[in-house]
Amino acid sequence: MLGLASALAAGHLVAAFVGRNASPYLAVGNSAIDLTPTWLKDWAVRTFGTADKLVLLSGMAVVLVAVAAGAGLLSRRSPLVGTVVIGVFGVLGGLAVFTRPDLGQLALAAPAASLLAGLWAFRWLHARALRAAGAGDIGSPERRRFLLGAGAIAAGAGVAGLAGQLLGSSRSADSSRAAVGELEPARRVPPVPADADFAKLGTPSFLTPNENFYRIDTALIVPQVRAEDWSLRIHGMVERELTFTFDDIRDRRLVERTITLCCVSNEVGGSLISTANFVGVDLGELLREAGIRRGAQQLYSTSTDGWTCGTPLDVVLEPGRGALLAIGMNGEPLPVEHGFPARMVVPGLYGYVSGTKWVTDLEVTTWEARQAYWLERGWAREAPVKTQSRIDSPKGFATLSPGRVVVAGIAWAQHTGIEKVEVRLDRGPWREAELSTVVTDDAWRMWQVALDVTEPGSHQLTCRATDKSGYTQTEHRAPVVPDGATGWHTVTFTTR
Ligand SMILES: Nc1nc2c(c(=O)[nH]1)N[C@H]1C(S)=C(S)[C@@H](COP(=O)(O)O)O[C@H]1N2
Ligand SMILES: [Mo]
Repeated sequence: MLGLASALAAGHLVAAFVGRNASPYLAVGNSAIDLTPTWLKDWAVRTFGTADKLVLLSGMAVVLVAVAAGAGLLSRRSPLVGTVVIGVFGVLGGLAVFTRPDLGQLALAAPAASLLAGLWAFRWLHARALRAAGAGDIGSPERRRFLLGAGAIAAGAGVAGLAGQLLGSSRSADSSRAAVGELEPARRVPPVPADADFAKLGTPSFLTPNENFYRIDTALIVPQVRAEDWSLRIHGMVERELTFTFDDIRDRRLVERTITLCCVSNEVGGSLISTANFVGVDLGELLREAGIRRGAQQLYSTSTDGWTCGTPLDVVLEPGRGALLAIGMNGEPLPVEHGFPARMVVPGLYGYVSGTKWVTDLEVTTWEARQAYWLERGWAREAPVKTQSRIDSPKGFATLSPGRVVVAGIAWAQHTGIEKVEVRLDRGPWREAELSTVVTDDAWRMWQVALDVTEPGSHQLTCRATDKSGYTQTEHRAPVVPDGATGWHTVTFTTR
């Protein structure tokens, strides 16, 4: 186990210099995420929510400790088994680093350091341990030497691991983000009207504070990209290739747009939806400046961590769609975990086909030529947001006293707009809810309705929304794969 600790610590320390994701532990975790089949990933998100990454890392730790302990027991006489296990882990770590899209050859120094440190620590301790065992007697100097050596290696691994962690995180993008200062959009959205939400009745606030904004991505550690190191390249089927620095972008005409973002993995009634005022430049305008060539279909975007996304080009270029290359969120530069320095946001499309965070590369291409990350894993190519609604109050399984019950929730149909929300108690008639003031059709709307619930006992509430295209949510329950869940949200509560 000390051999393992030495290996992981040495790799973590070297990774602080050659790229944090080269730390073999993280590289293997990131590879595990990319290799996870869709059904398992889906189950993990459903079961652990946004704690799924912590669960993965803890699970890996348990497996590693168990294998190391087993290999140690099998190495009581000869160091062969332990040596082979460290060698195999070393090769796996090396392969994981080698295949990461965001790491270069230099990054292999981290797993190499792991392999050497692990082998050395294990072989050295093993030789000492054999000698100590040969000496027999508890107080023998051989035994003391082994214990001292083991203690020194444990301490050394602790210091190296911690140093790696501190050095790695000292390169964070926080100071760069702080230096960006105030963004000044030429056009600001007006303040949110007071009646844009029913937060007092249990709905979310109309704008989601940045720290509460849902977060979904495949990155085990948040990519740290400094604005001064960032650039965006537009290439592919364009008349002229363009490259922008962060200052180029912030010096352009900035606009502010209120947009509700949601995740295709959101279950009916789920919480993977939030709203912000995004500040940025019009993405369609940027692309038109490069000049789109005939036959182009897809905007294929890549983030610094190698994640890729395919967006229908006609949607991005649609006049009035409001697609953004965003650099600000709710009056601040983008938070690091939401894509600092820049991300894409396209109203009306699920995040996985439109919301590339830490974006650095935009390739104008065809559907044939490039397959984005989630497309390769069985999700749909076209993924417009499905019209949905959710009951926030009463909460499921609440106990209320009989009488007047105020029901409240949210509904969304980004870029189409919500026309109507209806609520049904048990199998009764549909009742139309009161809607909050419209802020924009690109954002959610809140609703509320008061119902008389006189009968004591168990009750069921159901809601359904109708959007401005006239479409009413179907009752049919579809799973989130491949292009988003459908079905009515239902909440059960008791009166007594
Ligand atoms: N680089 C990168 N960008 C990404 C993702 C990712 O895994 N990596 N996930 C996408 C998905 S699935 C969603 S739903 C949105 C979520 O954006 P948020 O975390 O800011 O809410 O980001 C999108 N952008
Ligand atoms: Mo998502």
